[in-house]
Amino acid sequence: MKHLLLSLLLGLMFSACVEDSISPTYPNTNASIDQRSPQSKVAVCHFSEEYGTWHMIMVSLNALPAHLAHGDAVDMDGDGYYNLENGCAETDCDDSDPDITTYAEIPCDGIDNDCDGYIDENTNLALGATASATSDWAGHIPAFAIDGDPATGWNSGYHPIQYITIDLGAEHPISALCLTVDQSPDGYTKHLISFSTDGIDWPIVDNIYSVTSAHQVLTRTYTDESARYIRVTTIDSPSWVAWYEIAVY
Ligand SMILES: [Ca+2]
Ligand SMILES: [Ca+2]
Ligand SMILES: [Ca+2]
Ligand SMILES: [Ca+2]
Repeated sequence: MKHLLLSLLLGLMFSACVEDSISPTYPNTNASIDQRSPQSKVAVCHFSEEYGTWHMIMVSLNALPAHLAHGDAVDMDGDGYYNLENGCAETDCDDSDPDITTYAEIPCDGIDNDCDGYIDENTNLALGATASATSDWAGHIPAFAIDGDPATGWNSGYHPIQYITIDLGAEHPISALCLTVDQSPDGYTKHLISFSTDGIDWPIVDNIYSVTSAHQVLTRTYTDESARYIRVTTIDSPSWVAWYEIAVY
């Protein structure tokens, strides 16, 4: 009887590893496998020993251990990258954390997103740029907002509306800004971000309306944007307008 049960169980495990169903699309659920219900289906890149090929299949979550034991690849943290080299999708350099993939470094988040051993290694275009502003207070000059030091900053000495302008010296593609907040007290703020190529027209490309607090880093990402000049205009704040750091990538 024990033998019968064991062979039944083995048979079940083997058949579970073959496939449950084939899906034409492989939805990224954006949830780690740990957070999904046991009844849910999960996309697995299945290795066929018979043909020596990989193909994507959908299996139920309770069949997953058998597939992992078989050497199939799966996306444990739900970021679209798989836990080991496979023939279906790119490999995840850390499949336990959806903020870490081989895809790209995200600036200013303090995480080595692309697993190359360097944290936030992107080149900050604002280092070596020049900065000007509507005013400055007690030596807190605009240059201190682009010196790479989060302990120093620009302070206008006035409530809104005030702005700071960064001149990169030449036009560059812009993929992200990381703005380190300096304000007292904390509270609701509104900032407008303009990118200019000529210093004459200042189209607003972004706005930030949120409750912010001192030393918070606001990360903004952009596609298909380029600029020589970046202007951050604060139009509402309970504080004098100030920034510890504005990094440009
Ligand atoms: Ca993953
Ligand atoms: Ca990072
Ligand atoms: Ca990195
Ligand atoms: Ca600074």
